[in-house]
Amino acid sequence: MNQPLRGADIVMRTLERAGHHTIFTLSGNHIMSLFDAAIGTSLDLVHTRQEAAAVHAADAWGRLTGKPGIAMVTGGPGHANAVAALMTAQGQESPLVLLSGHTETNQLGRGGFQELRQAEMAAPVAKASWMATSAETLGTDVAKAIRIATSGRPGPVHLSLPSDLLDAHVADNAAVWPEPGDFAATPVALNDAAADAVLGIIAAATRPLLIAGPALANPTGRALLARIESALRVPTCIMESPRGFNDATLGAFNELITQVDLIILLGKAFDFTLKFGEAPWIDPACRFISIDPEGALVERAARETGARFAFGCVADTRPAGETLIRRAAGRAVGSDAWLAEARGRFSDRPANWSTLASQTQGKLHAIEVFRALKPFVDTDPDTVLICDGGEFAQWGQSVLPVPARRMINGVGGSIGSSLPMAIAARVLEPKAPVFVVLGDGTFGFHMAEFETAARRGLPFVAVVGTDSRWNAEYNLQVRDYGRDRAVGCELTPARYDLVAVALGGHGELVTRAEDMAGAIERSLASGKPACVNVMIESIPSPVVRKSA
Ligand SMILES: Cc1ncc(C[n+]2csc(CCOP(=O)(O)OP(=O)(O)O)c2C)c(N)n1
Ligand SMILES: [Mg+2]
Repeated sequence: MNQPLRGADIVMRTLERAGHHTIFTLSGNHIMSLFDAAIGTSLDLVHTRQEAAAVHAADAWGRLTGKPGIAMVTGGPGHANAVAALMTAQGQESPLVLLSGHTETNQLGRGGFQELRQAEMAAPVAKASWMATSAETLGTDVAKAIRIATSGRPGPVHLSLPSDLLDAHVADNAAVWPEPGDFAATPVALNDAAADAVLGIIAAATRPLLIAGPALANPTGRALLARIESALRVPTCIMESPRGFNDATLGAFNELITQVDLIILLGKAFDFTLKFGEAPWIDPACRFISIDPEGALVERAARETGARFAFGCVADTRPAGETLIRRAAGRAVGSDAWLAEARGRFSDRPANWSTLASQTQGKLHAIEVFRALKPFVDTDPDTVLICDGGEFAQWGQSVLPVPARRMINGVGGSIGSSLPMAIAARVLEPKAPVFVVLGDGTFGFHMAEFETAARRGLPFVAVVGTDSRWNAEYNLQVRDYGRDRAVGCELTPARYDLVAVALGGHGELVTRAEDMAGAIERSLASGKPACVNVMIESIPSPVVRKSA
């Protein structure tokens, strides 16, 4: 039977035209027309157990592919749950589109069912946020959302879809379908003169460092940075952790940064992670360059650094990197000696780490967990690694290799997203292992997603460090108030492995270092979402200093 075209059909067919095939969702009254409209399209609905999980999965999709992930939730409370997760995507510069059902337009202001000022609620955590106002133009609304999410500095975009517009019948010739070019913005290049100026300033420096923002923390971004480093002979790194200079992945960064005399910010916001450029962390004579998609952020860097600001330019990060590489050809820009020294600091790890071991019967030291996991992460270059939480995850970030597809909590500093992210990673990656490393407190945020993963046949291995404590916060209490005033941060040694089993997954409980490898092997072989619940000592995150 030939069904009349509805607003909901326009939304779904537009997503299909844009090349999307997966939508992370949680159902509700306002969006059931969209579920119905998915029938007969190539769109697969992955039904999660909490709206924030749908957004976190879409976030991972955006980070891994560079194409926006799509999350679709119902209006009111569904939207409210989803909005919470947008901050993580915003901090990590991850492109995603949140489509939220919405009260009917003719009920607005009259106390409509689940009526909420949704666009206003999402605005602070989105690049753009609006409510559609006509059924005919829903396709161009969706295209615009996708375009904004991926242009300039990528990030989340919200679009509210009133249910009466989704249900409305639209005459075929009245629908305004987006053109293929409507889905993407034209990148803003760095012009040659600006690139030459940047390269000239770098050549005059002795110890320059290029710091990229989180948007480059994916396979194409990491490859670009490696090419920049080799063409310019200038060390590069990605600053994507809320711990800033203390990001365990960056080795003895705290010591490296004090020596740097020029920082080139390539799409990296000037913010708290850089200690606001202040001494003693950064040399007061250190100069700054900012190349950024947003004029406001170039201006902020200039304002914050004053006379130390050497150059600023608005350009998209990736084309800017390409221009720098092209213009550096045949020029001596950086220095091999400094590059080697900086690389050494990044890979510095204390010598005594090789012998660190647990002092407690029945519990592992965090490093023993990651020593055992390391060879599994090393095996396949397509491995996805997701690190989430406090102290335990920091040990993981300092001990484990950094595969091209590694995701961490991000500058937003929000824990709890990893299990939904693993679901998205597995939808994208059919074969290579997907590993999650997370604390026991963090496990609780989205543990119900084991059911989603089991239902959809999406295996991954989550290694949980159970120290029966929100340890990162406990350590703040000890540092700031004293050990005798530590309060309220204790958990129980709960059997998270049995939670996974109850929800259709595989579970392992580990209390001895020698049992780690077997537990991981059995988890991988199970073909199910697996939880390796490791009883660990409660220890602070690692501090890395320059090796002697
Ligand atoms: C959404 C969110 N809530 C709270 C915090 C604060 N926080 C950061 S780390 C942490 C403790 C994590 O505990 P756990 O997962 O057990 O890891 P551990 O530090 O014990 O290894 C908390 C509560 C946060 N960063 N994000
Ligand atoms: Mg813990």
